[in-house]
Amino acid sequence: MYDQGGTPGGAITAERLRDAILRHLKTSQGIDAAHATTYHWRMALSLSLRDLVVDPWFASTRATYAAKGKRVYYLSMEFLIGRLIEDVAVNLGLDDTAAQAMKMLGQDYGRVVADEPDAALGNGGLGRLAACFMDSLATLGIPAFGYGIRYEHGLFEQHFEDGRQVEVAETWLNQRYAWEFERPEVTYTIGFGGTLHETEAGVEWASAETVIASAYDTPVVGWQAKWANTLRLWAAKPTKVFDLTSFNRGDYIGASRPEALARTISRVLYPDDTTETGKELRLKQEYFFTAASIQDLLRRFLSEGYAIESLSDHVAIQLNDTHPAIAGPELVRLLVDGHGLTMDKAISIARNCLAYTNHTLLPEALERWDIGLFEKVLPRHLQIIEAIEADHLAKTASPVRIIEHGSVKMGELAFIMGHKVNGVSALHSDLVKQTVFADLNRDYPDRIINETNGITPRRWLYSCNPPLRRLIDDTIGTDWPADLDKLQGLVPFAGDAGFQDRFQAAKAENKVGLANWLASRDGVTINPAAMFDVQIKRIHEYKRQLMNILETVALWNEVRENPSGDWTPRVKIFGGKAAPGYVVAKEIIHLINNVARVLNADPQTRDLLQVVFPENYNVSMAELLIPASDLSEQISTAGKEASGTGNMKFALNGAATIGTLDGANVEIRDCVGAENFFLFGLTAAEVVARRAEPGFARAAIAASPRLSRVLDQIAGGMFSPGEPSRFAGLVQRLHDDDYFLVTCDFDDYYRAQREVDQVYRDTARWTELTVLNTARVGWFSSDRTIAGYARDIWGAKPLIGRSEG
Ligand code: 26V
Repeated sequence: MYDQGGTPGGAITAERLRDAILRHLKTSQGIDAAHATTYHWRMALSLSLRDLVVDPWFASTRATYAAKGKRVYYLSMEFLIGRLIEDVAVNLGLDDTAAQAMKMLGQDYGRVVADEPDAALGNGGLGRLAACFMDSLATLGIPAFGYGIRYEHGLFEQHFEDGRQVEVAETWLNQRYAWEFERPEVTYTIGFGGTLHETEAGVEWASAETVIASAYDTPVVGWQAKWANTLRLWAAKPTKVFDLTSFNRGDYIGASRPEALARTISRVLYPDDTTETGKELRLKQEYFFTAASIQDLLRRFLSEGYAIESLSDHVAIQLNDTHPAIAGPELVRLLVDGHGLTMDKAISIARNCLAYTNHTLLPEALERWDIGLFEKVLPRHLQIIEAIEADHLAKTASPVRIIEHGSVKMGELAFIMGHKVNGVSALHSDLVKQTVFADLNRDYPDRIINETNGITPRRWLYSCNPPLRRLIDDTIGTDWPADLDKLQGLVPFAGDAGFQDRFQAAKAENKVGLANWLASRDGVTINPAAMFDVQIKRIHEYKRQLMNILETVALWNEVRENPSGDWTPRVKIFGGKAAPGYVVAKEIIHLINNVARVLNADPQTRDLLQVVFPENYNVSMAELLIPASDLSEQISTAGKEASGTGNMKFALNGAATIGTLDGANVEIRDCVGAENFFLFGLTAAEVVARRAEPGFARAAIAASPRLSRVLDQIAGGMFSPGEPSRFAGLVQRLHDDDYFLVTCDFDDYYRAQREVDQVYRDTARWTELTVLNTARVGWFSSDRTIAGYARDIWGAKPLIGRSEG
């Protein structure tokens, strides 16, 4: 397929790449090498790499048209991409070449790579999953488009002021984005509001407001550049840029009003990953990108001359959560109002194209729109949803409605309009069947399936962990990045003393790297010889960072009582952002920072127990932290974390997990072996039962002197001496309303942590355990996940054979 024989990297020498960089410096940047800054070098390198993606990209597009098969459309409000230089260089087989070329130019490759701002177009797990999926779709050679929004501002930057989170707008597009191609010719008009008119031909929707969706394409190249797909992000632009009449009247602000209105739609990512529904702008964002995407894929389909009835033979649309669930009604609308199909036929065609992934069971995260708001913004879609509901009620004996209690329920809509609905781990998919969609599961018994999440091993091992990558290459060869089950070949080495030494050395090198980074960025000194115990993820009550910091204080108490005891030195590392409006999550951040201040100042204990919370956790920070971690904290209340994907990244990079039986932890433990996983806590069923016991939290606190003491210390102001009552409310809540059962799991968590201490001190046993984690989690490659979606949901075929690779 690619005519240079193998990867483009094969034909590209460091000298050629260097020349390309110099050419881009001159002709794309207009800057003399003598005056070029890191930014210029970074842009020139990125553009040179992007040039090399174009041929495989074109070839993939041609192959897709020739095959006349199915394309996959992955609709997602979020793509949490991070940086791309290394990603692209690695997939082109040019990672060493790029470093060499920069060296020839007298530039530090690491500094240039680090200059790239993270593309943070997502909140957390759901958005990062979409980015991993794009990598795997390209690696497997499945023809696919990712569709999303080109937010002008990604997820906010987090700063700490006196230990409190402060949010600052993120500005990645202040600089040109090197990877994208602007497509000013690819535009669609998107309407909102207005009125409906019954005509002979059907219903006509005259919208009150319109904006233009304008495409920006980023090529996504897969492993060894055998295939490349497109990530198409939509920017909102005004239909009418400027009202010259107003301007000439002297009304300068009024003149640019249409522009301001349109641009707000793609201005900023909603920084909330659970609540915050009911905002008109959010609904408009959802419809904006979904409608543009559906129009775009229909145009492509029709341009190939197919009959509309065959749509689902050529189109598979995956809804990443309910955010694009309006795709169902929008597609039906275009088929009925645009192509004259009957409602019945249109619903059935749309359903055959659509599938929906559920990512959360938290009731507050299930999208519902007030019917008045919905009708105001999308009047025609409300009618169509009524028709979809009627169709559903006519064909089943279902008690489930889409419109109920004055709101439009997007989960029910997505379920009814999808031919498949999937959860993201085995446990989660079971709970989807038993809880949120129990009734619909009875109505449509084969619809809910499981597709356990995965992660791309190219970013999350190959690029972020060079020391371990080299060791693996030396031990089992270099095929594993596209066939991660090959890591099983490491199992026989788990107890091998020589291999263990090298495995430990790789971990040690990463730990020193992290310590140096923390020292230079934050002026914080940590001891690389200590155990690095890491919890990085969004701050949420259900994820229980609070339990982690309570355990930290309990341990501190014990160390202080016996400072010369046989302790295992630890550095507790936290990272994560709280939604700006999530008051409790912000209190937890404040508490962690306040505890850190006191503990790190204690000369008796600080070499044994330290707490650090680097601000502004993001994808790039994860790439530094994960390879340097010894212990992975996956301690959510059982039944609440749909899957988790950080848990997979840690295990792959040779960290042990301390965790509950929640999400994909269950399957990770099955893979690595119960003896290689530090389990604690109530099961999902036990959680439900315990919560029903009156006074369960007070009982748990009363039964635990260790916990009681910690809570008294915090409530008494030990960590907030200037404001002793600062955390009294937080502690009170644990007594009265401990919905996430921090108090109930605390003692068992403490016990499991001491077991971790013990095993860690037996270096041979610890190393064996962590090697077996790396060796046995190959199944969690997102290549396996995507192969599952392709087989079970999309009926899409890879257009490249992996075997030749
Ligand atoms: C909801 C909302 C509500 C409105 C405001 C913006 C917004 C943004 C995102 C969400 C949904 C969040 C759901 C989510 O991220 N779930 C996570 O999905 C991961 C990938 O499947 C999974 O590993 C995590 O366990 C799950 O929490």
